Amino acid sequence: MFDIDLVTLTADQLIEMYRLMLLSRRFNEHVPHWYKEGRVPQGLHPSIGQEAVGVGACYGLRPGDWVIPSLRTAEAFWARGVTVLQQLNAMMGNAESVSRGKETSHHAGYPDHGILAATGIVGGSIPVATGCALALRMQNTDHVVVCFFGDGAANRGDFHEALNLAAVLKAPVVFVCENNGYAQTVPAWAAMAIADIADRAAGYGMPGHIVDGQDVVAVYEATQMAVARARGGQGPTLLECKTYRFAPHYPIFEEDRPREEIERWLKRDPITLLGALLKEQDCLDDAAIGEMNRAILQELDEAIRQAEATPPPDPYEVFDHIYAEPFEAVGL
Ligand SMILES: Cc1ncc(C[n+]2csc(CCOP(=O)(O)OP(=O)(O)O)c2C)c(N)n1
Ligand SMILES: [Mg+2]
Repeated sequence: MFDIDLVTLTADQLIEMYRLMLLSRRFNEHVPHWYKEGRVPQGLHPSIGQEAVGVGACYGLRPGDWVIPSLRTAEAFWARGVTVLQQLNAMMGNAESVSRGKETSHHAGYPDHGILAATGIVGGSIPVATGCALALRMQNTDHVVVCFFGDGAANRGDFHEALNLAAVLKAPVVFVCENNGYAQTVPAWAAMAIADIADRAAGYGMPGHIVDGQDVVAVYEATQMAVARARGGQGPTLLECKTYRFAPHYPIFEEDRPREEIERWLKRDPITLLGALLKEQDCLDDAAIGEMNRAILQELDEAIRQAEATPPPDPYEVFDHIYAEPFEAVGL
C-alpha cells in the first residue's frame, strides 16, 4: 500500500492501545446508564465497535499535531491524554470544563491536547481541518492534522471543497473516514452509488486507501504512513476505515439494522482481535486484562463522583467569550 518503512510497535505500546480501546468501551457503556439515572444530562453517540479507528489513528501523533474528532470519536480524546473527568465535566456543563460549560461530549475541544472542537454540523469540520493544516504550514512547522468524519459526512459538499483545496495546496492533513455503513438509520448503499469512499480520492489527486477499521495495528500503520507523507510536504491522504458500531446511533434510537449483519461484525470486535494477538504472543493474559478492567472501572467511578461534586459556572458567564458586550447584545 505504501512505500515507506513501517514503524514497529512494541508489546508495551500494543498493550497501551488495548487499554485505550477498553477504556473507551467501558466509558461508552457507562454513559447511557448515567444518562438514564439523571447523573449526566446527555447521552453519547457510541463508538462501541469502532474503537480501533480513533486509537490507531491518534496513537503515535506528536505534540503539536492536531486532531478533529467526529461526533463519535471518543477514542481521540483518550489517545491524546484527555481524562474521563475532563470529558464528564464537558458533558455536564461544569465550570471546570475548557469552555466553562458551553460544550457537549461531541463538541468538546482541548487546545492543550491538540484537539480542535468538532462542529455540530455533520461534515462541517472537514474544511476546518484543511484550514488548520494550512495554518500549521504557514507557521513553518511540520505538524499535521488528522480529521475524523463518517460516511454520511463524506456525502456532503464540505468534503468535496475541503479535499479539493487540501490536494491543490498540499495541506498536511490526513482525512480519516470512519465508514460504519450508516448515517443515523440510512445505510451507506442507499446514500452513494459507489462501494468505496476511498475511490473518491483519485478525483482530488490524492492517495486513497481502504483500511480494516477493526484492526488497530492496520489503522495505526496506514495513518503513520499518511502522516509521514503529510509531514514531508507531499500533501493529504484519504483513509477509509471500514468499521461498524455495535450500538444504535444514539441511546434514544431503536436498533433497526439486520440481525445477521450485526452478528457478522460482532465476530470482528477490535478489542477481542487485539487481545487474541497479544495472548498468542504471551504479552497479555486474562489476569492482566481483569486488572486493567478493574482500574478502568475505578477511574470511571471516581471521575463521575468528582464531576458530580463540581459546580456549574455562574449563569452570568453564559455570554462570556461569545459577545464583546454580552448583556447589551441581548438587550439586558
Ligand atoms: C448537516 C447535518 N445534518 C444532519 C445532522 C444530524 N446528524 C447527526 S449525526 C448524523 C449521522 C452522521 O452519519 P455519519 O457521517 O456516517 O457519522 P456516524 O454518525 O455514522 O459516525 C446526522 C444525520 C447534523 N448534525 N448535521
Ligand atoms: Mg456513518
